[in-house]
Amino acid sequence: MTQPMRRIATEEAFCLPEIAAALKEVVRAPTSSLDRILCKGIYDPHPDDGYSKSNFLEGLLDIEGQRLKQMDELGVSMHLLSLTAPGVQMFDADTATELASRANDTLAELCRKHPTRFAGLATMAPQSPRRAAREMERAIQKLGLNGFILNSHTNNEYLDDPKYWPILEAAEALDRCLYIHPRAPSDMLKGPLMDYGMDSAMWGYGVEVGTHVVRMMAAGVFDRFPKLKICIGHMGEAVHFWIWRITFMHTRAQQTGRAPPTKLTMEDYLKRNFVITTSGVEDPLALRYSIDKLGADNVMWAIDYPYQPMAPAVAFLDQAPLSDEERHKIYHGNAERIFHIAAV
Ligand code: 1WB
Ligand code: MN
Repeated sequence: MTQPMRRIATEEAFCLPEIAAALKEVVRAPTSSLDRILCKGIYDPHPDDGYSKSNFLEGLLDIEGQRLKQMDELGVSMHLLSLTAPGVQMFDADTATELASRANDTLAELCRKHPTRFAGLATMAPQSPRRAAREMERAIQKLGLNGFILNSHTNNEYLDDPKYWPILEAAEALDRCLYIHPRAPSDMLKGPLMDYGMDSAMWGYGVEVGTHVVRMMAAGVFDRFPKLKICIGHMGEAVHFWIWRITFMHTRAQQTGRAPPTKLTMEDYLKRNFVITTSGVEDPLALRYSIDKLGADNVMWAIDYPYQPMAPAVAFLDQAPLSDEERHKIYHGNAERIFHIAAV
């Protein structure tokens, strides 16, 4: 008898009531952050706006109820859980540090209780980089979590800034992948993204994370941390679709002195230091290109629950025209290796 496919979904969001309450407070206070639009919709919705009907908050807070039931019904073996965007990155440093550690404790408890159904990416507060690095150590060594998640910029700053390098150093030293999930674009990028729903998943998210990782590569971050593994979701946030031009023009920018020298090309960094997930993109052509460009070992399946419904994400990868070997790698083998999830 053939075994059922193990399906590990690798970018599955949750929230805690106390973090939802803190986000509600943040969006009621004055802030220039573009995240306010979406966070207000989810955490402080007005009864007649669209978000009150979306049930995202319910889906984020429910872990062992409807979520698990749906996973059972659809044959989703495991959710690799992560605290939803913008994580703790809109709070002051002390609040963020405290809430990150509480989120990690809760996540570890859920993973211990359901070891074959949930794994978890630890969160941290980049506002306080050295405390973040200590929390990262605790999350792996004491809590047994599987990797890390960070939601792009912090106070409009990016990880090429050396002040954040304790976080990169810790991820590399602990040999755990750092997932860079989007949040709404920084204040410098936000202007033309404020209308038409362009702030978040439609466009802003990809622009934000794409900008972030190109900055990191061009700054030479991966010469300093050659073993660092970064995961980007949403089918690689399109970076690998542009990589030929990014590489060509980066070399030119180096020749004209606009970019510092690097040991490798941008395409080399992308292939050596990055993996991607399919979260929120159910397009077989984009999947085919991703596998051919990055290799079947570097692409993982993700749903993006609760922002994306589970059933079509399962149907997408069940039906995508892949070889058996590719399907196994993308559904579970790569996640087991990259996120240190025990094989069954
Ligand atoms: C949405 C998508 C909202 C994502 C999110 O809030 C996140 C949305 C944090 O579709 O509105 C996501 O991760 O793709
Ligand atoms: Mn997502």
